[in-house]
Amino acid sequence: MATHTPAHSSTNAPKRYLVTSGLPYSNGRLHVGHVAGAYLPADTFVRYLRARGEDVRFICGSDDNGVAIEISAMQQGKTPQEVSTHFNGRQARDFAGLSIEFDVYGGTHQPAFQAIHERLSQEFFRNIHSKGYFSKKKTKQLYDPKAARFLPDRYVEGDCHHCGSHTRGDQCDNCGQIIDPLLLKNPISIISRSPAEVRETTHWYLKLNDFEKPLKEWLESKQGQWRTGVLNFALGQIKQGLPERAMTRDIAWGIPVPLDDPDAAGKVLFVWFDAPIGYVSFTAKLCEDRGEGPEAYKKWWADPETAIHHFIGEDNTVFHTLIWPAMLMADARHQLPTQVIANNFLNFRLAGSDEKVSKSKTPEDSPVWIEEYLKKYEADALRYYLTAIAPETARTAFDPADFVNRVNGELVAAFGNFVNRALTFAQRYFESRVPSSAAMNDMDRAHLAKAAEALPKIGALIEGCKFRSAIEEFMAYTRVCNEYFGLREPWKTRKDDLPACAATIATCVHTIQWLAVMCAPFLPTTAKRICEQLNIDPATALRWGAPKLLPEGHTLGTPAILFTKLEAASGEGPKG
Ligand code: B3M
Ligand code: ZN
Repeated sequence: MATHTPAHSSTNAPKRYLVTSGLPYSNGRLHVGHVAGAYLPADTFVRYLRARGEDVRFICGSDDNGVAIEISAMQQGKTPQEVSTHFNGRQARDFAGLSIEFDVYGGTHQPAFQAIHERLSQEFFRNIHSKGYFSKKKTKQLYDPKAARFLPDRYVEGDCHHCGSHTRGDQCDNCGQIIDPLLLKNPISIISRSPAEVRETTHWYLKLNDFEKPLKEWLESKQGQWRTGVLNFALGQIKQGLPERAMTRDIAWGIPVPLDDPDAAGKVLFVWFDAPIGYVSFTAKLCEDRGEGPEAYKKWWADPETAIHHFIGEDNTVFHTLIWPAMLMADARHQLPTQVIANNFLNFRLAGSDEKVSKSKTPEDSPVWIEEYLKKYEADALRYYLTAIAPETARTAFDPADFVNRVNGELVAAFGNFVNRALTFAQRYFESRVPSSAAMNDMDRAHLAKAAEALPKIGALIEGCKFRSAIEEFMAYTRVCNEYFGLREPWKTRKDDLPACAATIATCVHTIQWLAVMCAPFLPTTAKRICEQLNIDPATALRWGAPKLLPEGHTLGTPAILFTKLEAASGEGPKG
């Protein structure tokens, strides 16, 4: 058995849980890497907590501000608002299609959220400013005189100051090194295509070095609770020293810098300043929408009895373990996160090599794009596969052939097969009723006892955010179920020992009740379908814990195949 660390020890169990998933930029389609990183594990965690009867809010929405959205809009000849609203809707549909169910799906610049988000973000900024944690500094930056605006790194091109080849202004595609835009040779603006010039500008920098000590102490207090990779990374950054970071930008799309200072005119907050505040503002909007009043969100953010869990992708670690906590410390009105769960990247294996999923390189109709996937396959199959290969401690890859193999070999052949064999047997030979368990023997009892052992193990693994081990434990139990069925040979006892046959099938039905409970956080649709086939109410039957075993004579529903067997070729790359 893998060791595990519960989110909280039983002595200081939190009163409620606030769970967030990183806010996706609203300028593109979602792919399996996004889902495996910040969304599916969070949804599984939330479903588990809800099944246990905990008070939970699950918060997400789109990250709409900043340069990335502005550039996409410019490229498409649209406004940033149009682009972000368009993708906010598409991404929300992707999540719904995968049964990833947030309590609120907001957006930092979506009409219904913009006002509250702007107000809270500006409040944070002003408060941190009034406490003296910003330093105002003049710097040099590239400027486009024709477009009359400063140019963020990604708005410039020029010749690399490391290798000389033509490159974007943030990172060189040829030599891979970070570009200092001020050192670029022959810089041009991608807005007007005219030469860029150097001008002075003013920005507000968060004094991260003021927080090195408290951040270090706080992170060290998480030793043994957080994933070691995440902690080591954050502590390593502190060791190197945390440089001040500009929290304002010279772009038009975003939240105005709320200072009475002529130097602040025309500037907006850095997108990474306002994005994590989105977690707070979306919670506030949710509370308001539920009629709980404008202050109710503080119960979720300022009460130490709330546990706050942030699920993110690996590239967001710096912001969630250092910068956001430093902002929270500076602002001093809210709780620090209880847990930051970062997952590594999930690549895409195509023709034997692992690639990052990318707009330009990955085929448009590949099932790694969630919209494409949902046209062909069932949500639970992807939920299963992405949990089974979850990049929890290292990068992994979505391999279309492996996807088909694991769905067929595990979901279809082990889990689905057992449930279907047993329920079909009950339908055929016991008039679709739960047979008598009067003749249960030690083997039957031992088999049921194994379910009672597996469930808390799975629960503890989920609490410790070890989703991959949790689903392995579940799958191992489904294999034991198949073995049990094979050893008890009900097709034989049906002819020569009917009471034993009845007890076997009753045991199987009871086992299937346990399986439904165990799989529900991972495979919610499947769990509901099992409830239908057992003719029981999912609202009560799927509570985490020992199910109330169905009595003899209970009428079952109609058995049906749980998982579709996949064609070996159908998961292949471009034109499979
Ligand atoms: N939008 C980065 C990303 O999508 C960013 C996350 C914000 S979480 C507050 O990778
Ligand atoms: Zn270069």
